Amino acid sequence: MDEKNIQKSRIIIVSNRLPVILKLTEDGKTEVEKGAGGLVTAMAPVLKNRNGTWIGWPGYVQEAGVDDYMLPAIQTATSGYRVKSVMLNSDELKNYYEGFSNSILWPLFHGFTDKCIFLPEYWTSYQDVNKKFALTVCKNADDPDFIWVHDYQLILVGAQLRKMHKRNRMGFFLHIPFPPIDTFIRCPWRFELLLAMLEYDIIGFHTILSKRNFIGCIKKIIQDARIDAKIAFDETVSELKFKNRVVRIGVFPISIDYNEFSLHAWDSDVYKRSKEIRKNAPGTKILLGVDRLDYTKGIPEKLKAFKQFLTRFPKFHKKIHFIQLVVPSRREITAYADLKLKIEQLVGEINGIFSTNAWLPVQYMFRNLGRNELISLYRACDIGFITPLKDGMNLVAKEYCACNIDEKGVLILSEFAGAAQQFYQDAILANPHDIEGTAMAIHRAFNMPLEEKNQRMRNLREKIKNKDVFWWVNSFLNTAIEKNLSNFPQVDEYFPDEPTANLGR
Ligand code: ADQ
Repeated sequence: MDEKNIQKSRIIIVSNRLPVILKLTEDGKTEVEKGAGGLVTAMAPVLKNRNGTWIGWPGYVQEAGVDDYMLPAIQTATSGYRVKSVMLNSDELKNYYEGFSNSILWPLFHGFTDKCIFLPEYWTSYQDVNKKFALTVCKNADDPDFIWVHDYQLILVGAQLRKMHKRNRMGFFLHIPFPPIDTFIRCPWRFELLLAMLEYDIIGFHTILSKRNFIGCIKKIIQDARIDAKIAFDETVSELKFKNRVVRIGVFPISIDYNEFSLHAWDSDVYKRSKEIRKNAPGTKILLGVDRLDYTKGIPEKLKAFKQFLTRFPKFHKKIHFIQLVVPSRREITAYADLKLKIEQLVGEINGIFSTNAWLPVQYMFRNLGRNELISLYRACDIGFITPLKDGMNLVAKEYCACNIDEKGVLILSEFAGAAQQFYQDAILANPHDIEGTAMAIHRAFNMPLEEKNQRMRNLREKIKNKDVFWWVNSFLNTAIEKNLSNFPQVDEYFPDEPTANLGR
């Protein structure tokens, strides 16, 4: 770790959203609260120590006529570091955000090519808005500052900054998976996107698979265009030589603030609330799913697997209660509204077939929950049921384990979540497309002996504790700044090729 270098330069974080939550009060006013996610928790001390700046969209459209007090209120909510807002209008929101970001890159990178809408106007707006972000960065960055751009909405920011002659060290972290070549190649702007990524000095992914997919695309798409791209170095942090520049490509699995979650789970209020939740489901084991409303999260498939479990094993009727919490998200996009209906229909179908006067098989909640309530749920449940069809990492899986302080819970985890590459030995892995197999995973979790549950949960918690979100920030920044990569430990052993050693059957 090169602490001296890290301390020297200022840091600029660029993300689509600023780390604030806007809330509508009862009298119709908007209030600003500090964001609570892992990224904010991890970045806040780094930004404070290094006189940093966070640049992003504050979450409301320019023409909404929101009171003037909003921008100062945002700065107050994020005290300790500077924030700079990039304002978007409703056209930009439609074409850049809902369009290129969420109707092209999000489905494409998760392998849902049938959901991609490749409209040229989306691409134009994406370029314009990325340029807009870059201009704000340009105005606020001095030469030695390290610029760290986050996620798929802002891939072009680095390239735009280079066009503005910024020579700062720049990093990019992709929070979603990077797809294989046969998927990525469908994108009409594949070449431009890849070239733009190569303008960063360091690119981070959650998993080895994403990194390999990216390198595979570079080899095929960039080399075909006769640009010298060469793979050097080890598997976890590779160096790619391109136009006399070196681009570092690394694997940095994001995590959570383990201590925060695990300490919160010890809270007496959380304990009381988790007892109440258990009391509402007497004599049953609780299966818990927590997902944002998104077709990548595999919620209908999960409900079908639960239905199959109840159909196959009538002896478990009245002995299991499935709580599925869904967080509202992106409802203005048709695919999401359709998904909500599908989920509600399946919940109704399962409860219609199996419920009795005394037993409701599925409890479905569609809302945001406060931190206390979410942690109480994590603490109360016996089995964490997290089976996305594709997920960059999945932080819910990590939060569930961190809150499982009595170490009696079981984690059922999709093979297709990035987290599976870390947890394949101790979670019960499931293929969410295999409804029968996933039903058997529930059966296995339900019947797992206490000693085995203890051992597995202890191992899972240990891994999360050792590589928490602070580890993630430090390893990305250190790799970005380190001159000689041979100083770095080899971490390949944590990311084996095939996380299938322990399937759910
Ligand atoms: P997401 O797709 O949003 O993130 P995830 O990593 O699971 O997925 O994070 C969801 C967050 O929302 C968790 O922190 C969770 O606590 C919170 N949450 C869920 N349900 C909630 C509820 N009902 N009320 C309140 N909060 C709730 C993207 C990628 C992931 C990647 C992360 C971070 O898609 O793969 O892990 O970024 O890189």
